[in-house]
Amino acid sequence: MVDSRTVWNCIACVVLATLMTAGPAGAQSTSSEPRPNIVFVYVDDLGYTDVNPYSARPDQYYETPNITQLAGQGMTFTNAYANAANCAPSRAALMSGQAYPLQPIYTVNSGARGDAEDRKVIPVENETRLPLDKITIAEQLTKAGYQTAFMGKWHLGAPPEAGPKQQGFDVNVGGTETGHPSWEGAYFQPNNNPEIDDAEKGEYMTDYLFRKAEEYIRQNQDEPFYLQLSPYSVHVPLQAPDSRILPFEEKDPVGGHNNSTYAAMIKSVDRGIGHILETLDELGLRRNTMVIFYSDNGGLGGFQSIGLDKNGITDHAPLKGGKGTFYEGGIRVPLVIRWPKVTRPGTTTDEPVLGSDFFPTLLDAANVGLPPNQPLNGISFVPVLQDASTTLEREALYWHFPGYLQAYGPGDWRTTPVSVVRAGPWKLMRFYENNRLELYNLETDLGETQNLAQKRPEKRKEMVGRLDAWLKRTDAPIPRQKED
Ligand SMILES: [Ca+2]
Repeated sequence: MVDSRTVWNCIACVVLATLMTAGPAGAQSTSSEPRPNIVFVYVDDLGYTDVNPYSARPDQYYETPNITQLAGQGMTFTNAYANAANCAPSRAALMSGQAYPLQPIYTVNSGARGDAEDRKVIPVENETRLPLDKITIAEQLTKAGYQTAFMGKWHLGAPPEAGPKQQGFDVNVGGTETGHPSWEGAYFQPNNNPEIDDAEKGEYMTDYLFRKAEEYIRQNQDEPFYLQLSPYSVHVPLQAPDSRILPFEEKDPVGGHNNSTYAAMIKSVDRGIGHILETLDELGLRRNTMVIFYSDNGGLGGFQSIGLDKNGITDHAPLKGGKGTFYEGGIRVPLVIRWPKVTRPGTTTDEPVLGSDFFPTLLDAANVGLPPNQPLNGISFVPVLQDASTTLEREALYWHFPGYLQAYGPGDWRTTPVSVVRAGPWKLMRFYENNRLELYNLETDLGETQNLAQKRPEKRKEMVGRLDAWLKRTDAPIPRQKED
């Protein structure tokens, strides 16, 4: 028979454990399980179909054997989204768990792109620096005893005022306020990146960053660590070692994929991931290290599908659009996660997830509480990692972009101001110029070719209602009409 004091003690233990987990700092872990290491490879401008696990065709142009291996050992997400269609706002959402307008960055530099006379509404002002009072993933994991390192593209403010070290990372290698590898020389050293001082002359940036990542893992193998590796690749300027470009020049184009330098940049990232995976195996860290491969927005291409003359450097068929558009090609991105302790090898999930979900997800995985005073857009998708068939309890996914992104010529836009909601298979886009509505069923029309806004008035009304309620709830700034 169990005596009542034992029962009471057990209840007290549970209560104490709960309080500690959700305590004021929200960062205490009580689990005796070793906390996972996290290696987050956050690629730049890589399109949905630009790595083999996502290729629309078997005769794929790109070569990504290590990412394919990672997918075979982990989980592939077919409905992973970025919080924005370009770099800085996606990165801000990932770091803070807050998508615009919870944090103030919705685009890169200014939302008033293009010529003023071509803009029919007045865009909302944008900020370029993630406020320092935002609690980042790194800050929260640091409170729980993690070692943290940032390598590569930061784009959320300039060091030493607002760089990675000011936002919770112990280490910063190459992270600055700019979205490019450097001001001069770009991908090859020396490139005058002020946050790099130990690269070899002529070293290719991608190789350098992965080399530093490997060194970091070796040095921190005995600690739980969070390594954010954001190679500037595959963002322009297109540059790669000649020896990696030449083999692709011998290959035939596959669909809209034919750029040998872009392919060599992707291959260089894949090669770096191969080195990371080998290092984790060598150190015996594979089982409890979460390796994440994810992109911040779609590839720079696919623009003929939105009616522009030029296509860019990649394509997203069967998806529509590309970087800078809020069609699927601009925001649906590759995501592969391997965490052998939790994910089953070779699994695929169709559950939609967002960049802002990583904040609660990674803290959940590390058994670390959420910061008490920072409202979040996302939810933890650890239940999906545990079981690929899980459906998350989420009302809808939202995007808000109250600005302009120009394309190739005057009046050519990648996007005009727009808000977007996706609920189940349905996606509604509201363009603020002329209040145009577009409604798509992604289940039957992945390529967003049939606008059902007129044919499905009840669905349109329901989706508009969701969007309006969310814009109101988040107090979202709306572009103003020009006075006649
Ligand atoms: Ca980007």
